Amino acid sequence: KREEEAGRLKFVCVSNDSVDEHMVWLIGLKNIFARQLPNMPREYIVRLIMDRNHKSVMVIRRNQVVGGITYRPYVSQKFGEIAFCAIMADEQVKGYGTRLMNHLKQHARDVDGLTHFLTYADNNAVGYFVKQGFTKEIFLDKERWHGYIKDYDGGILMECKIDPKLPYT
Ligand code: BCO
Repeated sequence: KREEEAGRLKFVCVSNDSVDEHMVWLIGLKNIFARQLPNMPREYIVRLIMDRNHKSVMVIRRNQVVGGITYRPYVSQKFGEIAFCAIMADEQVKGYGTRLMNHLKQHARDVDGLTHFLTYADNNAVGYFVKQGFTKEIFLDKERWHGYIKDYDGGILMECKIDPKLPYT
């Protein structure tokens, strides 16, 4: 508790489980996505964040959401699809996006058993994803992901392999 009061960061992974505190965080994250991803319809953001097949890894400071990543783990296929990723405007480029991605990788590997991530990156976010180890080349066998993730125009499909051993956090 004292750590958070001092402005320390907390990383959590939650989904829509009706726990009050989790719902408040998910709504905070929804508001960040709505502002930072203006091309995404608000109803679509709400639908995926609240969908029980999706999880959200969030960075929290003083009980306020600073940013997060919403993803869908396809456990049988051992990959996850990142749906949304954003940090609040005045907290960007401070390294939070990188730390968030590292927590996501660790959780996806150790809890969900995933080996890869796929995402349709916005053009202007490709640089961020490249720094997080994503490539525009897709190495994953197509039969592992085809038909699972939806086609989405305007984005660039990118892949990241999660290291099986590396301590990410
Ligand atoms: O490590 P370095 O210092 O060399 O580089 C930093 C940043 O300079 C760089 N970076 C950040 N945003 C970039 C970018 N490079 C190119 N283009 C960009 N747009 O990446 C390294 C890590 O920086 P960071 O850890 O401080 O990142 P930050 O700002 O905390 O979080 C990155 C974003 C992309 C999450 C954040 O800037 C943001 O919320 N941007 C607006 C929303 C957005 O574009 N989200 C991604 C859309 S794509 C999506 O959501 C998936 C599918 C729909």
